[in-house]
Amino acid sequence: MDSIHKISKTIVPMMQILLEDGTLNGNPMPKLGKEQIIEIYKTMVLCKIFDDITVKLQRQGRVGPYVTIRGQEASQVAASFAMDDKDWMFPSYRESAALIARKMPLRNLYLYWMGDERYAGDAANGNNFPVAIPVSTQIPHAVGVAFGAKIKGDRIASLVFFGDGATSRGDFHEAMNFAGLFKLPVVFVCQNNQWAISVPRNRQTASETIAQKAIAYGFEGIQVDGNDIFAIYKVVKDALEKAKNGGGPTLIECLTYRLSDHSTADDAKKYRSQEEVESWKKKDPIDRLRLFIEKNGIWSAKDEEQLLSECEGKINAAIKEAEAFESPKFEDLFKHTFAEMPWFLKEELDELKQVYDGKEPEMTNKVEKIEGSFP
Ligand SMILES: Cc1ncc(C[n+]2csc(CCOP(=O)(O)OP(=O)(O)O)c2C)c(N)n1
Ligand SMILES: [Mg+2]
Repeated sequence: MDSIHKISKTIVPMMQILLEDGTLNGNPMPKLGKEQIIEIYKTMVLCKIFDDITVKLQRQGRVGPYVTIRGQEASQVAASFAMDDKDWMFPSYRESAALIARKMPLRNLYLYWMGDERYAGDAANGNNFPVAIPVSTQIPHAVGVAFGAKIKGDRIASLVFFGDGATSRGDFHEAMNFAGLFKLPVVFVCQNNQWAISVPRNRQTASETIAQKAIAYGFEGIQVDGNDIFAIYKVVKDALEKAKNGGGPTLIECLTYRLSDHSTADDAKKYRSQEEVESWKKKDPIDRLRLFIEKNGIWSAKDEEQLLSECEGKINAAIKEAEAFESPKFEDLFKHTFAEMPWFLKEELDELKQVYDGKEPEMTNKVEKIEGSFP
């Protein structure tokens, strides 16, 4: 018992390169040119502004419930920059920043948060799966695509994002087991943002780290400072290369923090302390990179000013486009599940049509029909 405990204390490495004060700690830097670093910074700022504006739009009733990204920009943006366009990304509801970094048109992203899913799987979104709302369900999907790529001999990998809470679900363990056994080209990126709504990380698992769970499934697990773009880029790039060279999967645990509420339907002040939030604000991934680029003379206050107005311009244009877009028809609610519409959906559709025609719907109550005739 004792030896197992000792192993778990030291078994997974932890990678960090960029410190909170914007200096480097001496670990080897990834291959990233000046332009790419600036591009990552600009994308993170775009994501931050997208987040601020979208929360306000929700409060005004112009978008539906929205899931925040503040604090997690580095984990999502740097990991996305490490991917090739041909690789497949599997997002949860938290991954708007990854979708922006992977060039999903902002208009499509706004349509999604406005409740219109028609463009969620659009080819223009790139090789990004539609957002998964049920926790952890996207993990086996990513493994399935990796399995397909391996069978076909395609040199691509899949990368799946999920939270610390998702690691308590069966999907996660089934997917990890299958990926390890078949040595599939998949990179598991757990954004451990310390909370699953109101459940803290220490109530999620007795394991000392999430990364070490990979060991049980026969592959490598690594922790990374999830607010440090250089460490994330390096670790994800290496894992993708390994996957494409037949080396199998990797589990990466990004140690980060959700600075905002879980979503626009949450109030995090009810369950966590302001001191904790303040301590993580000091590790802010965007402030940290800005210090680095300023110290290195590749960014100025004027550049920042220009960037902020460019980002606001892009976002406002996308909102305008999405709001002007023709709304989906209510009939669309009933499509895409069954090849042939079953009787009970036809009845509901008829009732809804009556509502839209301003009539009091003639409600049918045919519960007895359900027995024996459910498709
Ligand atoms: C299968 C399922 N169960 C419960 C929920 C409700 N729910 C939404 S988010 C969430 C917490 C997930 O936490 P975590 O995996 O850490 O991701 P985070 O939201 O922190 O990014 C829960 C329980 C859900 N969406 N799906
Ligand atoms: Mg979480």
